[in-house]
Amino acid sequence: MQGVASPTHALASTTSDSRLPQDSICRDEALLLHDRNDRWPRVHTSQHAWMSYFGDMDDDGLFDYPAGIDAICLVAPPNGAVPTLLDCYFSSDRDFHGYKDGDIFTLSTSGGVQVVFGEDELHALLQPSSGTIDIDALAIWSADILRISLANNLGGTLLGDISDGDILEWDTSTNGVTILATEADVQQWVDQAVGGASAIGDLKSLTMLPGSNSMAFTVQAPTADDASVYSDEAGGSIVQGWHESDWQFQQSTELDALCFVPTTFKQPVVLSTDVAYVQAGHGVKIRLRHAEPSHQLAGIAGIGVHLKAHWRGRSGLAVVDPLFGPIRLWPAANQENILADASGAADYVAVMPQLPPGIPAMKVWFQAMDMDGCSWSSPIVLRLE
Ligand SMILES: [Ca+2]
Ligand SMILES: [Ca+2]
Ligand SMILES: [Ca+2]
Ligand SMILES: [Ca+2]
Repeated sequence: MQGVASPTHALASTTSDSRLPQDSICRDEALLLHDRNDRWPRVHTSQHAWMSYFGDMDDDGLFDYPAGIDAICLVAPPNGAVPTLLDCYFSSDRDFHGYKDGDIFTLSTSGGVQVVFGEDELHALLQPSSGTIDIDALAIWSADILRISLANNLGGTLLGDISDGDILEWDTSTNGVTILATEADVQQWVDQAVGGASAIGDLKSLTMLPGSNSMAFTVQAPTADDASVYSDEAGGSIVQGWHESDWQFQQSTELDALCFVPTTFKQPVVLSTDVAYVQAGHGVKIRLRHAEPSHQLAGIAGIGVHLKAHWRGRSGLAVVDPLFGPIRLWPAANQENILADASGAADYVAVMPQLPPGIPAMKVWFQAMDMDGCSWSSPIVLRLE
């Protein structure tokens, strides 16, 4: 690194399901947060959290989540606000519910997703004669200019053949696309970083090094370094503190999405349950983890969803819509306080209400707050039957 402090916080996603020291499941659609001041990287957005954000997109009674996440970037929020997931762009591994793996989408504040830039737009700009478009790496250069990489080689585009290891620059204001760096350039940076390497295979994630004009990225191979973060600084280097071993994966995997984020983007408490359906009037155990040890936790449950960035910050979003009632606070008035244990975990048994007459099922969103740290957890949603 030359004169730029090494970044401390990143959001990432893995290519395959893996495990972290504090997360027995880290799925390929999960987002994990690596805060180098924390002892472990942790799951930040679980499958459960995605289901809460998406809801039941196709009304089949099952909550939905993205078909893998293979690209993420953070757009600066307006007016210098603390960034949240609402300021992130994503791409998925595969098509899902009418959305394409080459689409760039954001979370919709009313549930589901919104396409910001569609695969069809990029297809029209490139007009490939062979290969299908799947964006697998995404970074923001400036407000209108995206840097992307594709998951597959394309033949005969208006720019000629495009390789999955190339980095493209897409000016969305003028609809100009250029090849910014070729796979051979990326290969050279990796060769220099690790002293000669086998073929990198594919460029799988891309982000900008904060405070510099340099790019940071991950590649498919070599296996010992496919979760290491490289940069094009000084002709190619591994970013200090971001070697594969720093992620502490308990099961070998690659990083297929990476985005350095500001230090204000912090780890939320994460909620989970073992069940997807709950019977009205019955109790359900909610697990809370990644809290600060011995902090007091409390929460809100409601039947409406509205995503809103919240001044209480961290990367927390307010998810339960307080204007769409009824809402309940937890723990209930006659229950004990919920305190996180030494590992930052706690359990809470939520007793579900009865369904109103004539209503066969209802969705209930749960969200906790760290009362001492004043930060929203990631949410879960359950179907009450
Ligand atoms: Ca992934
Ligand atoms: Ca569904
Ligand atoms: Ca994709
Ligand atoms: Ca690629």
